Amino acid sequence: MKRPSFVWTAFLFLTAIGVGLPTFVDAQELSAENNHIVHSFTRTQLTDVYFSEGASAGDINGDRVADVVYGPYWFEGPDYETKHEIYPAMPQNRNGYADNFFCWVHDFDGDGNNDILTVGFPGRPGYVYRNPGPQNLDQLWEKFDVVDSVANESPQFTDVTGDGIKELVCTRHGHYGFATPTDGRPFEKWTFHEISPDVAPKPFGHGLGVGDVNGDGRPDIIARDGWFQQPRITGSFTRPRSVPAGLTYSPTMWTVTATTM
Ligand SMILES: [Ca+2]
Ligand SMILES: [Ca+2]
Ligand SMILES: [Ca+2]
Ligand SMILES: [Ca+2]
Repeated sequence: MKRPSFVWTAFLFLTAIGVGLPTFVDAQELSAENNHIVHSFTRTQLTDVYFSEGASAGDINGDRVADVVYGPYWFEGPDYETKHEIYPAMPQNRNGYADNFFCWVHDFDGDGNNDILTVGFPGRPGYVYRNPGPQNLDQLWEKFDVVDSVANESPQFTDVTGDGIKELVCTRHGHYGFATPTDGRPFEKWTFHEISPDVAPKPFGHGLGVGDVNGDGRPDIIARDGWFQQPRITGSFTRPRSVPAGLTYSPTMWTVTATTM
């Protein structure tokens, strides 16, 4: 792994402030059918302390205004000047990696208060922090270890199976796959669904995406050297090139396509 160059960008949150035309283009040149719009942004610095590799946004306090989550803090929108601790804040080594890589804002237990899913250094656990509710947001949030190991440097939190429920797409112990919360018990251990044999880099691995590669309406999972085609029956996926010799795929795994990326 190389040291990420985007650390400083994690400190910054961009806020749209208006709409305008570029000064170097005559407005008359913009036809109605093109109707291009140039959005202008200002940059607001949340902090000068390094806490996390990434940040996220969502309404934490239920006022319908997006807040920003950065490492151990969430910052109240719309001015992002007031911050609240989620877990004990510990500045990270700027010459190394943070213990928090990515986070996502989502109401896991459906109580109307958005919770936070975090993943850290590849191979470390995934955690859900339960929102204590709008009356208790000055206290630390309860923490739940929901996935024992989340690997790859580009995990995704999205609905890959198409049932309206988001999954954590990642690798775990060398297997590509996705972790799903247990129905009705989102703070207990999630189930990891392997879609490949033990072929993924451990624990790092670069490049992981989700998208409908073959246009059949079902999201596929894209790895650095191929893609896993989601079969008709959710739960079995397949893989394209670079299949290690001697490996066979169980019918429950996603299909390997012959397509070269
Ligand atoms: Ca808010
Ligand atoms: Ca919740
Ligand atoms: Ca799903
Ligand atoms: Ca597909």
